[in-house]
Amino acid sequence: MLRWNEVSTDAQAAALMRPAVSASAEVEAVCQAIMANVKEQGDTALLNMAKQYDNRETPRLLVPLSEINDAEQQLSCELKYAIDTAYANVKRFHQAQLPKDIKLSTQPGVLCELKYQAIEAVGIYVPGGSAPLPSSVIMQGVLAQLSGAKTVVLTTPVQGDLPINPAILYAAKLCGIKTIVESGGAGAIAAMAYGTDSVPKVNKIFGPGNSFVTMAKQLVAQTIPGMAIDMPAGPSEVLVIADERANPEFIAADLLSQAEHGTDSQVILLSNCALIIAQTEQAIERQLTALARRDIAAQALANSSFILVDSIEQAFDVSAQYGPEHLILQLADANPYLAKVKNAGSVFVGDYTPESAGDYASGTNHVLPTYGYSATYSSLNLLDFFRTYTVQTITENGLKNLSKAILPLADAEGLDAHANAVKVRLEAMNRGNE
Ligand code: HSO
Ligand code: ZN
Repeated sequence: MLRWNEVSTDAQAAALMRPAVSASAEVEAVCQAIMANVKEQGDTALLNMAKQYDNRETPRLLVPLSEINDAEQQLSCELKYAIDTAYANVKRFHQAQLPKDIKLSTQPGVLCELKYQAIEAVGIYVPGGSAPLPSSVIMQGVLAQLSGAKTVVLTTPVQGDLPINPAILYAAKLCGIKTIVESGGAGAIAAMAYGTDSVPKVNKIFGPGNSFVTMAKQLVAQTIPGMAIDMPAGPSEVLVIADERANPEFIAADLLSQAEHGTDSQVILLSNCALIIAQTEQAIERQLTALARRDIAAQALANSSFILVDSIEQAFDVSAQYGPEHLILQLADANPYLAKVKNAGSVFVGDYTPESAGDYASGTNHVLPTYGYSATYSSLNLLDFFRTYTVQTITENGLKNLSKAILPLADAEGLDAHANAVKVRLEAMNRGNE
């Protein structure tokens, strides 16, 4: 336990330091080679990589539609209900985010419009790794579906010669996704960026992934004109602010639920009560032993901090300094503090709001900025699947009036041709009036 007020600012910064993201020069070189290979050899490269990296003896790329449609038969009633409920809640919350065009006159005869247009082709990456994540299909697929994107491609790695997870297929089916590609890593990102015989080329790539996926996304966004990605992704993290009456079992469970994601996950507890921190540490010890992924969680806990603050107000300042992906408030009454929340990806309010609710089913999105990017990036939302553009329509009289703003500015900038584009029209109007 670290007493915030009793240590130097360097020690405070060290307590909030994130685990280093893996060596990027090496990762970049591997990604460049993979991308060049996919660009040259398309599907053949993807099939070879599935053998090499995913241990597939007889790899295939596209999942047949019949398999997508039939997947639900393999799910238990409970899992199907869970996916249906998560889908419905996420859809309800994101449907409310559908944007409305704006159309207004800034001055008489000058009409300006802001229009929203769905990005035509989007790619969704669903990590394979140690846990298949049907929830990540929902969190991205629902938004693609609501946006009305014409092309939606989902790529995910499949390990060995096991069939692709039916929960992923069923979640994709609910989201109306018909193109599912059994391919992962930087190769899958390159395939969606360049297009291959089997994989349609997309305009924007979404989804979390390991350091290779993240690097490949950054590289394609830099090198292919017009290509976009959702947000920089780093290891996931949670910060809990708890007061003296919080339940240490709840706090421990929340910290562990994030710690089990990966050895590089980070969890932080801030409390104004030393006893709560001590009891939480004991509860973690106890709960950890029962977890299947206890080794992963234990390593993540090594990157983590338990901090005693002077007051709950101070906890909010420390949280703002850290900028957590998830912020959990286990406070008697969090409401007065909500206005103090700064730089958090998603906030969980009250003792009965665990992070798992947002990870799976409450309706909010679990794709969130990490690594301090929550100071500037937003949680994934429907607008990420749209682009806006503007339209202006000006009448003769409108231009006459507006010329008083345009001409002196063009003159001040020394751009005669800009001024001329207005003057020739004013002259034409004058001639017409003679
Ligand atoms: N907590 C993860 C999302 C997730 N959790 C998916 C379970 N499945 C994002 O940081
Ligand atoms: Zn999670």
